[in-house]
Amino acid sequence: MWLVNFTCLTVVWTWCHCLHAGMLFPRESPTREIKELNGLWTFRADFSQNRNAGFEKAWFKRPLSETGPVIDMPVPSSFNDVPQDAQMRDFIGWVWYEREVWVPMRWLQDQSTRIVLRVGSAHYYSVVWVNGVLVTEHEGGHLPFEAEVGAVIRKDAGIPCRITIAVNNTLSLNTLPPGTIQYMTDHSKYPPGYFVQNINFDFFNYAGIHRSVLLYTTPEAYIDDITVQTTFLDSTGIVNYSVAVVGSDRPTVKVALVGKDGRCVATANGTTGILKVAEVNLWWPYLMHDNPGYLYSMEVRVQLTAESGDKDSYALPVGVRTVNVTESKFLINSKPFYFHGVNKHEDSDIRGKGFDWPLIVKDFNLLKWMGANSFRTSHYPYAEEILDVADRLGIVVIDECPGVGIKDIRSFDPISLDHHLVVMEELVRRDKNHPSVVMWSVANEPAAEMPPAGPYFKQLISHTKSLDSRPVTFITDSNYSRDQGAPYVDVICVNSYFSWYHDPGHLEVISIQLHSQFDDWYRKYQKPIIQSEYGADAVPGLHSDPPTMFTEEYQKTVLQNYHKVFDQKRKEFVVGELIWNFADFMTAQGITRVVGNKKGMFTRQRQPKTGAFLLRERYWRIANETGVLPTWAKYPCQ
Ligand code: GCB
Repeated sequence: MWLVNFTCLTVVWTWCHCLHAGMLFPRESPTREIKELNGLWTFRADFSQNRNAGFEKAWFKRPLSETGPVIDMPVPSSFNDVPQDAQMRDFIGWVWYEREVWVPMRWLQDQSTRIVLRVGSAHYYSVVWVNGVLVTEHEGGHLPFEAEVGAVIRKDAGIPCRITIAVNNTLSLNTLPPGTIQYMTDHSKYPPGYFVQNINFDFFNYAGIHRSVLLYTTPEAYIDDITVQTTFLDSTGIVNYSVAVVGSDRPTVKVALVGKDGRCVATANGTTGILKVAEVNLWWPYLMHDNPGYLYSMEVRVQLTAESGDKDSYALPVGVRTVNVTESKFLINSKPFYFHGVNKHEDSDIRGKGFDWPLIVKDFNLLKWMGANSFRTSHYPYAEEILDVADRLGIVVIDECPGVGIKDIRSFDPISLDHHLVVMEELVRRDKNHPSVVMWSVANEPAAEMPPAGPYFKQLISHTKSLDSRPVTFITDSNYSRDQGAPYVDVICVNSYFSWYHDPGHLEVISIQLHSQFDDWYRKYQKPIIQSEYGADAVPGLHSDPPTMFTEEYQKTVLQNYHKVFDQKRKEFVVGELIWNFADFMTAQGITRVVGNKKGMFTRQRQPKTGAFLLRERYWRIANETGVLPTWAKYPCQ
């Protein structure tokens, strides 16, 4: 089918190659430079009948403005809500972005400088050309991809370099998340060629270039990847590291760990080694310690010989901490950790899922205000910059892949599984060094009762465990008979919406149903449980007493009923509660959604509803009860 026939684009790479190895977040250093390409790009959606005109007419070969009408499009941003045009908002198919850029002369003249083009994320399938030459393709939103482009650019030095990116948002049974295209063939009801994109997930399928596009440099012998794993013994911190160097057979690698005060606390040589830190400052979660989010800087230098100067250098933030799971506890640094946090979305007015610093900083300020110590990246990986801030603040993260809405039995086939394994590899490769990330989530509410789900999740979870030592979960709904993934996970994460989707309006049944939910799951698996979603819609400003559905009072009362049970069960084996949702967010249009999902504690514009104040009191009280809350953080005096 034309909309999703991505594979036909694959070509044999001749003089540029996709990078399958390391994926270090680009950071400037004495040996590395970055040029950001954010701003206004030229844009066109391919409205041709088969959506394939761009490929048939090779739009990438010439400036986009020469092959048809173009409009301005900001990058990063979803394209959907930017034009004043309903057709663009719901567009399905290929959209084309283009930008011309001058590459610094010194980058071009020094032949040994590697020039890498990196896209932070684009949803869903991307094809990238530089000066009309195909340089890479990538399947999947929410994760970065890059290509070495120096050779292509140097061929045309002297003219600005033209970057063209085609992005297709079509979802099929084998994409993550999956979807289907449905053609409507009854011509008494629909015009010829009419089709819709069906999805089984509850957020708007925003698309476009969602995160920063960069050019960055490295020397020809360069640090390709760094992996750290940390632990401690009494007061000594231990950082096991390994450094992958490309472009040199026997590089000299020097590593130094530097504290916040600038003092070097440990050094080591070699591509693998151990750094031992006396009197270590551990990485602690927010509200669990006086000094949360302590980060060392691991400075890695590569020389070609022991005597030569630095060829490449890279500084990686490192937090020293451990994560362990017992039958009933989630331990960080051997101390019980209780998740009192939120589920989020990357979602806001106009920019959709586009990266936006003011929004990110505001959201972290609201989390701190609420006394939240954690969030789950429902339902896909968030921007790397967000994880960097979480590392620094000590906000704990459950890192989820885009395995959401897997409801069709045909999506449990080997093609989907292969792609799901690749996505988990990309996710772990990207996020493995973040101390804030304490658990991987491989999927949200898949149809786990279907027969092929068992082997599918067994393989997916064991593969994820082979990549990294962190605990792994998948998110299930409350029905414990549909649990084919549960035997393989470390922590049971359960979503339930009692008195909302079940027994709507009957607040009185929450307590009994929630008790049964927890007891059933624990009896069966003896694993710690997180209430990974619960909540109710509240249209801001809608009130009723006694509470009725969709009012702020109803939302608040649902939460209060859940909280009573959490307070009993957290003395036993419940290790966390994550509200659905931090803020209201956009969804596809439908009869159960009033301009989006309204289960937020905050509106989409980040103003608090009644529930936000309730949660704030609760979260600060829980934090106070742990007895390790720093004096500076006692509610309500911040
Ligand atoms: C869920 C889903 C989440 C939805 C939520 C709801 O179980 O995991 O994506 O948005 O329920 O509000 O229906």
